[in-house]
Amino acid sequence: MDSPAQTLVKAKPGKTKPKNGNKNGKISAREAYYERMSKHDMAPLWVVLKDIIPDEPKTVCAPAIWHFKDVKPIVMEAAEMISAKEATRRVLVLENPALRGQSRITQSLYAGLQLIMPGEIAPVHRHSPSAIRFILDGEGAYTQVEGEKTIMAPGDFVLTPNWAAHDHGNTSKQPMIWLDVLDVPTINFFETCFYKHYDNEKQNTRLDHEDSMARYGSGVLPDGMDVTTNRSPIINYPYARMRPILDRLARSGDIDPRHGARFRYANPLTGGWSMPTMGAHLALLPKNFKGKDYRATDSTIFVCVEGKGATKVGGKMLEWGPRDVFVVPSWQKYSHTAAQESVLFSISDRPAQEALGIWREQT
Ligand code: GTQ
Repeated sequence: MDSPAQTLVKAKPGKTKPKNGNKNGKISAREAYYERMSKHDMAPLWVVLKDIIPDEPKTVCAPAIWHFKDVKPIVMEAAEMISAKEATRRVLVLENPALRGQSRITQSLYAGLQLIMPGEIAPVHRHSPSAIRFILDGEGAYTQVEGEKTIMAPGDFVLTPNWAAHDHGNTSKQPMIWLDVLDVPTINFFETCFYKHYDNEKQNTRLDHEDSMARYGSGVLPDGMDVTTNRSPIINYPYARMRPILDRLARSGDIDPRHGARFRYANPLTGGWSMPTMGAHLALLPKNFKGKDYRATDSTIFVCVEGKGATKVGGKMLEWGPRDVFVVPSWQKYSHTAAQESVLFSISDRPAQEALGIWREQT
């Protein structure tokens, strides 16, 4: 027969209330003790120890994929339901199927598909969560971040660092859809979220398209620049500039057996990640790439930019094509295969884990 403690080991943390009585209808000394401590808002560690400190990460996240061809029509319907102005941001949140109702794609990250129609403005605001945009569909809408206006095209990686004022607008003739990734669950975990609304719709434009890339991403820096910041000063890492770098890596044989020919989006001032809470990569998988197994503690969001392939994760096969978004949970083994030459963007909370000294990987 299970002792009360053994029975309770299976219980979820916080649900440690002992059953009332054993088969004789008597409450054991331990159970009675648990009840006495419970009245003082205390609970026995030994009941939950294995749950709260597992031998290795037990992810609550599920592997999942959003096929763009399936979700685009639903995203487009939003244009008839609400304006960007009324919504503030017209976004369909990508909810991890194992975390429905929690507005998150992983435990630490939020993701969503944002739609902006021709002529629309998403008004200026700022918040302590940091954001990135990865452009999926359409071309020519802009975002302004701290006065720099950047025109966005598919594959562009755009930063909105924490507390940076930003507004979006679409002066093109086509709808535009991009992937937003924000560290909202992380910021709320620390209970550190602030938000500021502005009365004007747009901020004044001070700097042109690609200003920060030219200024900080060209191997030179403005004289006297503070080089200790933990966020990249570059607003847009345009795909048109980044894509040829992958070809250079692949041509020279710089191909990782797990990740393909891959670079990390860097803060040019420090060589560190582009943001303290979120780090991103762009990878080229050569045609017929068969990646080796890999796992790491950062649950990772992927976007297929070009090509076609599949990612095996936790016994599941996620088959992807252009603009599909998929997620690989923490510490689950995965491997990529590519039928055609493919490009994968990926983003995770790895910088935050590294800063805390807890990130691990295994090949
Ligand atoms: O574009 O500023 O998906 O504030 C969620 C919150 C996008 C944005 C989101 C936001 C934004």
